[in-house]
Amino acid sequence: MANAIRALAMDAVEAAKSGHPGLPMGAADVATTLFAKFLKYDAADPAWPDRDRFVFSAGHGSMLLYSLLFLTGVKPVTLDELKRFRQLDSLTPGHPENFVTPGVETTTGPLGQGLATAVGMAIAERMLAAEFGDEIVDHRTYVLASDGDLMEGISHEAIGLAGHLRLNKLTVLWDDNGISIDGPLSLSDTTDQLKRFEACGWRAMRVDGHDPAAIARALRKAQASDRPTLIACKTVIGFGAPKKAGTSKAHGEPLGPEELAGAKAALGWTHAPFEIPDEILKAWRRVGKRGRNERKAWEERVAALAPDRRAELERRLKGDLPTGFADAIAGLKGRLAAEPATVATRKASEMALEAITAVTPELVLGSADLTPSNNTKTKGLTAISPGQYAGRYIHYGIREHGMAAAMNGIVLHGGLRPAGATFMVFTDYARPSMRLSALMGAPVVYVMTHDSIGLGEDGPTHQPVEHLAALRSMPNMRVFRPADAIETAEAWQLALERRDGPTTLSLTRQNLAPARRDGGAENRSAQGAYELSPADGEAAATIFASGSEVEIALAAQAQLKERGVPARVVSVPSLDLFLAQDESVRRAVVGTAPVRVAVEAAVRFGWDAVIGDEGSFVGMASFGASAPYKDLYRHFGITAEAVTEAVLRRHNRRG
Ligand SMILES: Cc1ncc(C[n+]2csc(CCOP(=O)(O)OP(=O)(O)O)c2C)c(N)n1
Repeated sequence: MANAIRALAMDAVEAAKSGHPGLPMGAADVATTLFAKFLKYDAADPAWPDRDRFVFSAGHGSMLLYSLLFLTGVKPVTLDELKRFRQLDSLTPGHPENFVTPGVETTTGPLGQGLATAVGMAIAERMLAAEFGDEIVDHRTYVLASDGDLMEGISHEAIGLAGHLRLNKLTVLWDDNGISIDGPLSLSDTTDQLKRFEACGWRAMRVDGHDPAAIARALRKAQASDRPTLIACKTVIGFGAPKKAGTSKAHGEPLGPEELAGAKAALGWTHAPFEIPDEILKAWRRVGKRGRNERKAWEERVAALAPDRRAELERRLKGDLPTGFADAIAGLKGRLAAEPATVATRKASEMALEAITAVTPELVLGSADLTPSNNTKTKGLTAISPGQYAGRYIHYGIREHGMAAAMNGIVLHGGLRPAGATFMVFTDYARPSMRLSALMGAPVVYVMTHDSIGLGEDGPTHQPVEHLAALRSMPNMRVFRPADAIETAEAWQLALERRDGPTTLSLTRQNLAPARRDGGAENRSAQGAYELSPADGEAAATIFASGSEVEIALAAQAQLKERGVPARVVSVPSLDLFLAQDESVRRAVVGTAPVRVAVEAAVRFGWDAVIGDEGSFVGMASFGASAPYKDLYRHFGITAEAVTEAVLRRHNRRG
């Protein structure tokens, strides 16, 4: 059965003229043992909620996963799809993409991500079991990881978090083949991985990865472990290939006809390319059905739940928001309109969360050790802790990257909506996982506070200037930079209503005056930008601003009015969302005033799409500095006077 994986991997890589045969050939025995004896899995419904998760972290070896899906009988993954490995619109892209191929749990390829995402899945499993009971939620999470997965820095954040939380239903099978692209691992690494994992609170053991009985024994120990488990499976990369086995030559290129023939001969595989003998296919199909009864039994248990519990479970698994959600936001906005608050938007976010968490039990908040600064832990939220998973808050520790990946895992698991926080500048530390959220269409919420020079004294290391532009440029990432408490409530509403991708909330440390006094049900941020304050008469200028600079734009508008120049102010809580609107919407909001000025305490990049080359930008062109924030705004010339002057300069030139 393992040789069927090897043969398919060799054939598909050969047909595609590219790909990675070595890992599937080496890890085939490990995967076969797991699937044939342990994994709770039903190929007829590879997404049933209480299945065991199999996270294939070493995405480059994707043919291992595709072979398993085909062999076990995941319907759309046919032999023809394997023959179209790496071709346009196939179900078998170069690296596994969960939004393309049924049965793929998460998108992998950037090494380390799968492992760290799996930690989130294991967290979600425990939290949901605490909420719905072991009868309904009781599954394990398995990861197949390569040397590269374990060398990446993110692995340390992930195993630290998993070990601390004692996620004993998480098992990592390490394809310990000692080979990476440059050659033997000894070129670059001498880490004792078993000791490292043990030091992080894991159980760790070593087996011969070509001995199914030994692998099975280790997996049984893992099942009984009170800690997460690492199983180092000593394997030979490219197992069976006469010359290339055990060398980096087997890693990432077709074997070539001669070596391929030699490998098949050595393995005793006498069948034509892509041919799987009936007997072996039947055996695999039986493996694909192993979990069927367990799935059926689970469905019966769900059907027997009290109607309200069942409805809640189904709502949560579908990802629908509760019916009270929109009302909670409307109520909050009404209160904010009646009693306008001068608060930082991070505080406004906390106020929004007080209202939201009361109606959304699925919302799981957290922070990478900046809880008091990020304002994410609202009253009444308890944190999960080792062995105790009833709670809705996660102390991720100083692990931004691990937090972001874990949140991907939590949301992919289903049943929970994660939102995690750090300082905006440290989106850099989380970015590869944020990119995967966007690529996968995973609706994670990133709560990023301290979003400009407005954070003041901590200085340029902590002051984002290019981060808004960087995040806005990421496809399918939505970025909100609300201007006050009402816009913050609207941003949270849009973030949680979003089902098809992540949202970053960019929030201030410093207090902001209320920009809005209207508390209606309409979400005025929903098109990304809107006219906040019309001109008194025909507008000579439009001032665009986001977040903390809306206040400055409004002050400039008043100054201009005194000088007889009518200007309108457009608030732009989400530049990227605005730019995605139809042209007619954009034109209406941008308007026809001849002068356009934008103000934002960040770099200009991206704003030309609104203000054009003729427009003027008041913002940052360098890193910030350490000083009280009001001094910094003056020092960097981000003031109402500067905006007024920019408008007048252009206005007078035209006049
Ligand atoms: C973050 C990241 N960096 C680099 C790569 C490119 N890359 C793909 S596989 C690999 C290393 C391969 O070694 P290993 O993980 O041991 O896999 P094996 O050789 O056993 O297939 C690298 C550097 C990547 N996919 N992700």
